[in-house]
Amino acid sequence: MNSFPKDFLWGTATSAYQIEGAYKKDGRGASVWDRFCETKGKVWEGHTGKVACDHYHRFREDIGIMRDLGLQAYRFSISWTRILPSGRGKVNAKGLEFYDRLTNELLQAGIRPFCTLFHWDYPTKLYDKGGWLNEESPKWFSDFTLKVAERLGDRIVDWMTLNEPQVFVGLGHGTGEHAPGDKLPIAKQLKIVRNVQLAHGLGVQALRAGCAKRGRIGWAPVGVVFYPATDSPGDIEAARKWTYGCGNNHMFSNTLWSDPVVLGRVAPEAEKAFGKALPKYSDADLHTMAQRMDFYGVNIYQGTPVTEGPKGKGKVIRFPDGNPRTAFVWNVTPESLYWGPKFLHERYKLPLYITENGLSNIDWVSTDGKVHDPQRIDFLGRYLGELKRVVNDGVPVKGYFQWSLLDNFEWAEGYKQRFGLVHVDYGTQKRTLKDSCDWYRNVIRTQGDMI
Ligand code: IFM
Repeated sequence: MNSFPKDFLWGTATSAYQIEGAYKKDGRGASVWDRFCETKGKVWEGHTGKVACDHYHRFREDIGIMRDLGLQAYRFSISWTRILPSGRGKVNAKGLEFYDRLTNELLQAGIRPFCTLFHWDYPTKLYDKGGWLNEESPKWFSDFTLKVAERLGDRIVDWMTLNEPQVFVGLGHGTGEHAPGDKLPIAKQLKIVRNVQLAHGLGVQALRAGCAKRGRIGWAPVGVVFYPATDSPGDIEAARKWTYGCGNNHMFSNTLWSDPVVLGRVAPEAEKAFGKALPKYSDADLHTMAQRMDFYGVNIYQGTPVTEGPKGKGKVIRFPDGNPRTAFVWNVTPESLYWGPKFLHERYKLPLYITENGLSNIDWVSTDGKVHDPQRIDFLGRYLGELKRVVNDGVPVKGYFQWSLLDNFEWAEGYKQRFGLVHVDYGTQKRTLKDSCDWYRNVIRTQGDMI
């Protein structure tokens, strides 16, 4: 087995609401997550992101940790309501200054910033005007994006418009498990899908117009992965079909989201699955959505095995009893990091980044003062092994962002789930590097050769 390419990029990822805290500091406006956290019974044990990892005040210390790790790239997101407290209109200079400082410190540390415009913290003021259902919403997003591009686009080159639209629409507006907690009928969810895709397209245009440096632009949807239970051609074909499908888990599809954005068409699979519930996509809509992208970012944590099944329709295989699972009870499926990129590249033909992958584990500080997390090391090693295999098979995966640098606020699960390479004591804000942090440092140092 060969190595990862010399220019393969090693990073970690975070998002604004999950780490920044400082929820009222320097004029930040409220997001739907602030409101959701205030609503009784929505978030585990009533946790909130009010303080989180206090990264807003401790970002220099955190960049020190990144430097110590030898990190080459860092993916973070912008809090929309720090920049535009009401979601649109008056710009909050202090909000922009924070990301200015963050960007400068990263660059000084030799770390390449990868900036995500939207990672779920939607302005409440805009939600109250109809949010993503409002036909103006794509424009609201692109106006916000333009402000960020004009300020940071002389230094940041790598951009992603949206993080995991499947989740913020599916859980935020479908099942109601995430903010804003809506349970909309499918036709309305699909209307949101279309507006979000338009927002992406206008956002790319805003980045191209506003950045002083030529940007490299992508997005970061969930990679919904089905992988073949065996190497038989029938199983492989079934896995491919399911990965491109729009199954029962409505919003959790690759092609519903990415065909309009990358290929400029509505996915035939989506037409079949949703029929009349799909809103009309005009030629002009598709033209706006399908802006040229430089890469396809994808977040992959798990996959589902399938076999050819009766009449070649494919059949999901049940995991064996006692299958390894994460603390989130997600099945440990390293194969997903082989088959996911492979199938997505076959369809979309873009260079890829793994913009998230990682393990939620039950970690704590041991009596020796260290945090021992052998499961995370094993998990990451297995997944990276599969990633190396797919890269060696010629699929152009350009980099990998481990989720996450720090333990952080895991949405409806509050602080129950710990994904970090760095343990955070939320009472004292003390950071403790976990064993996996040392391990990842070696992965980076050897450019993945130790995998
Ligand atoms: O913490 C989240 C992140 O915000 C989006 N992707 C999945 C992660 C783990 O659940």
